[in-house]
Amino acid sequence: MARIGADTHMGQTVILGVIGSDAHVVGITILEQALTAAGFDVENLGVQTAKAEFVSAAAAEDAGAVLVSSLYGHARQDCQGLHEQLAEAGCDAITYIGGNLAVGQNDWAETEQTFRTLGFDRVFDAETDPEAVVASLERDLDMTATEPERASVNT
Ligand code: B12
Repeated sequence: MARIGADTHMGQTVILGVIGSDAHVVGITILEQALTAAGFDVENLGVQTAKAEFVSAAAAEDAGAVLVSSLYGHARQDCQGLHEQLAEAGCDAITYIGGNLAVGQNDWAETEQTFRTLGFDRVFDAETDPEAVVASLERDLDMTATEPERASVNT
């Protein structure tokens, strides 16, 4: 039987995409590979993804997490209302945002607060190691089964 835990995250769909008119593709490609290798079921919406596309994909897949990437400096405007739309669609996914978010703000604490206020559960900077994203999702989605749980699933 498939094992729930470190080797597979079956049933947990992660929606990933670059929001707005942003066309920077390299970061989400690396994240998709890291998350897929870790066993997550990833739906990569690609670049230049509208808010409504994140919402409909998250609702359709009953996603565990929605990961928004933004590099080009318009993340704050692009994400306005995203969480309200997710809530209206009945989606309670964990939300992360990452990339180059600090336009006009050199203070990371201020940048992080800006996006937390918009509703994101976690905010990541452009130096983020993909493995740190995997580890964070495993914790937030409570996917690391305890040894007794693994034993009972395996037997
Ligand atoms: C390559 C590049 C381009 C290419 C993109 C090609 C492509 N299709 O991907 C081109 C030339 C097209 C381009 C265009 C533009 N670019 Co550009 N670009 C870059 C550059 C040099 C590298 C980006 C990259 O690929 N990095 C490598 C990947 C691996 O790293 P990453 O994207 O940062 O992703 C990692 C982390 O950020 C994080 N991460 C990213 N997303 C997420 C999401 C989540 C949820 C999490 C947890 C983590 C996470 O994890 C990733 C993996 O480690 C950066 C400068 C830089 N050094 O970052 C500028 C940069 C992003 N670009 C910039 C700008 C301004 C633009 C333009 C607006 C320029 C213009 N006036 O036309 C346009 C925008 C076009 C558009 N519509 O998007 C600015 C943004 C400034 C800002 N945010 O304030 C930067 C920072 C350059 C600069 N120093 O000014 N760009």
